[in-house]
Amino acid sequence: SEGPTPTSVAIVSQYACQRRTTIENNNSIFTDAFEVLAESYEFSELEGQCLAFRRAASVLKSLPCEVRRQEDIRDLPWMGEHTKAVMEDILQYGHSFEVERMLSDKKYQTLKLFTSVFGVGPKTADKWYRKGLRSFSDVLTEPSIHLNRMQQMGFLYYEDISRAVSKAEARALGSIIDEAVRAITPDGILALTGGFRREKEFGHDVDFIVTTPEPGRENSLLPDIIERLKQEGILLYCDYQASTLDISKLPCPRFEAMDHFAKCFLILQLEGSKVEGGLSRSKEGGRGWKAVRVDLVSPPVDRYAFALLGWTGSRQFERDLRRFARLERQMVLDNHTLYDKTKKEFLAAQTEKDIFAHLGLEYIEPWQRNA
Ligand code: TTP
Ligand code: MN
Ligand code: MN
Ligand code: MN
Repeated sequence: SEGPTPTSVAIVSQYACQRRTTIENNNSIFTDAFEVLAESYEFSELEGQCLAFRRAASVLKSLPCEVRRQEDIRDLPWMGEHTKAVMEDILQYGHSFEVERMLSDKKYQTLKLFTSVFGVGPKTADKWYRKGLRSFSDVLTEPSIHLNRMQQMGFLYYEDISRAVSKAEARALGSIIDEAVRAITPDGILALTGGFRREKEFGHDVDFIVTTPEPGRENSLLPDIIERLKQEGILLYCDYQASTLDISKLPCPRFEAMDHFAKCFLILQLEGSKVEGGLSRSKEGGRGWKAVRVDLVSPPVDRYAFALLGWTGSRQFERDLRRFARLERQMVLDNHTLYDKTKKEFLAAQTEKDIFAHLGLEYIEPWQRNA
């Protein structure tokens, strides 16, 4: 493999799982610009170009200092012609013309607005755009549109759930879920995962893993928790998906965005969390609660480490873990298992450290996975 070259002391790996990326981003001026273009390519379903900008952004996020000159990026991986051109504009003029143009593009703006609603993905947003709809009121008054329940809730609680969740709010929700788990089973295991486990200051939701040491018991855990939250009167919305896990069918032949664990996507009513600016609202003015998105996933205990690693993110970190496993180790990693194709065997793991060790990777702490 590559050793140090005369021009670069520290080699930056092409894999995010071999980089340490904290929430401190010294290059947000570039990565914010890349994210706009990545998103626009996502809307156009140009996955390759989207990924190119996300990979480049991820590399820049891992750098210990700000890029000041074009030559600073000479030895970095994933710096293609297009990304370099955007960076050159930013270095020279302080902004990218292409990004500015995109930000004022009506189609981009509309798709961005529509996909900010819980339950509305790029496909639905594009369908609405092609119908000529440009605003929420256009959508809500269009007779030919049928909103599913998730989208209805997305609009109903839009003001709350489009606002970032704070660390304090995440902590408060942790106590609520913990209390529910404790009341159901004293040996329940609850762990914070997602962005807040990576020590992000804000999130779009709060993610938790819950399980129990008793095999099979995890299947009734989420329904029991949901029932308790309902009885407490704080369950505003629940999309529960039972487990579809079939151990005999692992590893999955190709990677799937969704894993097979039991999970639920919730909206909870968080008391005592005064919405900023809430007092100026005409209808709910001054109400002392906020609607917050919460995800719960419930793997069997022997899958816990894989589920925790898979749900901690970031998405870019996860992508590169799987890509590293496949290309560098001939292994298949997903949220359920690690399979060694050479030895033709599954590699068991109690902890995330076990999985990194199986992959021959240095352990990366959750707060260093903000790739
Ligand atoms: P998110 O909650 O979407 O993202 P995040 O917590 O990193 O950031 P945010 O502040 O915006 O909430 O997803 C968390 C991780 O869970 C992410 O790495 C993807 C993973 N995930 C799965 O592996 N399977 C699933 O079915 C879902 C919904 C998420
Ligand atoms: Mn999250
Ligand atoms: Mn599958
Ligand atoms: Mn989530």
